Formats: sequence, structure tokens, C-alpha cells
Amino acid sequence: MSRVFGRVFSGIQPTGNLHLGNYLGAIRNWVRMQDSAECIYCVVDLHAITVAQDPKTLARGIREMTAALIASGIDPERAILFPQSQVRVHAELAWVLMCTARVGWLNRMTQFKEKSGKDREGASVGLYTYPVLQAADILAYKATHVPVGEDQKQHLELARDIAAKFNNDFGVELFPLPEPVIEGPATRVMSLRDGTAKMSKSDPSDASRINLTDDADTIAQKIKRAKSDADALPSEPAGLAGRPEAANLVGLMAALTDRSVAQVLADHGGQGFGQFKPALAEVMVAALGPITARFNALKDDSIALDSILATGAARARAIAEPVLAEVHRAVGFGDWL
Ligand code: AQP
Repeated sequence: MSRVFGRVFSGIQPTGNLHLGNYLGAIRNWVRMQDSAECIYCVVDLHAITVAQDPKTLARGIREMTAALIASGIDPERAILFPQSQVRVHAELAWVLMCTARVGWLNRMTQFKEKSGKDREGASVGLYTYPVLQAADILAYKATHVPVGEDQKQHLELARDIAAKFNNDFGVELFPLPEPVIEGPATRVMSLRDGTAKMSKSDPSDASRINLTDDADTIAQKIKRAKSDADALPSEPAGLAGRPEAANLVGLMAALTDRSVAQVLADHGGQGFGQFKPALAEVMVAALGPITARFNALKDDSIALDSILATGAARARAIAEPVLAEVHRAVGFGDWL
């Protein structure tokens, strides 16, 4: 990751365990970007309540996600790491931007359609307007780059549209248009049980994903049972066409060993899954083992975690509050207080 970035913002929901898709699709890029940019990373608890949450589980989830991010390599001294609900600018700016965004734009968001499923009338209004809050998250910091997985591409386009319309409506150049950073061989990690579905925290089958808390045996078992096919691996990427499960497992090997898919196939082409899967499980255990160990050592240290989050929130407020003041002036709220 040798590109130069301006100000980086990204977020993750504190619901459930961090999984390999989150890690390879987004968090690993977050970690790498700390070397070359000012980074702001947010545990997005306001987003979490767009679907029902048990309050105690959510409170624990915020700390656990913080521990998982630090265990994955986020350094809270260098990056700003904080919970979204502790910086009120997010919710307030979201309201202003809801008055900028158009209903037709939100109607096109495919994630709402997927997440609300058949019960669209019963979904929360928050689930529908979630992408506007996401735009506020990014724009509150005038972030220029947003590292995310492929599934967030459409929401990022919406954030750019909202920023452009706000600037245009009020004749200002207040918000930069944020650029998505969707990079690496694992921008869309698929379920281990279905190569056409995204690996996801909300999949009821735990066998569909690798959690960063899984131990070595569990990882080996899940990879062994992962759906594959009866053919040997091809020696070139074109041979993976029409083989989604094989493509997913090869993509995971590429991402975990920092090689291209072509390089992985040059080394493993001709092998069947009986040979390839144990090799994949081995590199996965080697990559995730140290993260799991750090996570386990940190996750119950609520004093340290709360202090990190409070410091991060204060640093985040120092950036976001002056941006909100600019927004107030632009829309005509004035500065009376
Ligand atoms: N399967 C994936 N492959 C690559 N990247 C992924 N991300 C999520 N799943 C994959 C990226 O992880 C970051 C955090 O996303 P989030 O907080 O929106 O996570 P999420 O959507 O709660 O994760 P899930 O597992 O997808 O949850 P559900 O099941 O609730 O929808 C984002 O950058 C995302 O792109």
C-alpha cells in the first residue's frame, strides 16, 4: 500500500465477532494506512441499532470490537479510535444531510433491500437512512479516503453525491468528495458454505465464516468442511471462472500470503482440495493466531479499553465540531451561542 492518502476514515459495527471478511477486506488496509495518513477509525454503534440489539450485548460488543481492532494492529496512539455515539456531530450532521439526500437516491441502495428482506414495512427508518449517517460519519472529518470492502461501494458513491449536492446547494467547497479504497485480493470474501454469498456476521451458520476468535482446530475444521468442488485447481486464474468456491479459497490464500491469485495458482495448480485445504488452514492459523492471542489478552481489560475510547472520542470531537460549525454557517443556522 504505497499510495499517499489524505485523511482516512472508516467504521465497523460492534455486532458479533470480527471475521476474516472484515479483516482481509477492510481492517488490514486500515492497519497499513496508519503508516502514511492521518487515520480515524470508528466503532459504529449508532449503525448497530438500526436492527434490534440487546443493550448489555451491545455495550460488551463495543469494547470487544475495540480490542479486536487493536489486536489486528490498529494503534490508538497513531490512529483515532472511538465509538460513534460519543461524538454527537455524527447524528446532528446526519440530520442536515438527510435534508440534502433525495428519497430516490436511498431507494436505489441494494443493502437496504437485502437487509430488510421481505419485511420492508417492518424495517426501522434508521436502517433505511443508514447510508446518510454513513455519509455524515465520513464528511464530519472531511475525510478524503475510505478503506472498505466491495459491499460498501454503493454507499460511498452516495456519500460523494451528498457531499457534491451540499457544496452545490450552498455554494461552498466545504466537503471533499471522499474516495473509496477497495484494494487487495480479498475485497469480497465469500461464505465458506456458499461461494455466491458474502461472508457475514449475520449468517446463522457459524461454519460459513472464520471468526478472529476461532482457535486453530476450529479453523482447520471449518476449512476442511468448506464447500469446494471435485476438480483440481487450474494453473491460471481464467480456470477459476464458474467455480466460486474454488475462487474464494484461492483468493483467501493469495490475501493471507500477500501473493496474487496467479502466483498462488502457479504454485498450487494441479492440486486437489484434499491437498490445498490443509495448506490454506496452516497459513490461516499462522496469520490469525497472534491476533487471537492479543485479543484474548485485551478483551476483558475494560479500564484500558474505556480509556482508549474516551481519548479517541475527545480527539475526534476536536476535528468534527469545527466542521459542524462550518455546516451551521453554510445552511444559515448562525453562531449565536
Ligand atoms: N465478506 C466481506 N468481504 C470483504 N469485506 C467485508 N466487509 C464486511 N464483510 C466483508 C467489510 O468490513 C467492514 C466492516 O463492515 P460492517 O461493520 O458494515 O460489517 P458488517 O456489514 O456488519 O459485516 P457483515 O459481516 O457484512 O455484517 P452483516 O452480516 O450484519 O451485514 C466494511 O468495510 C465492509 O465492507
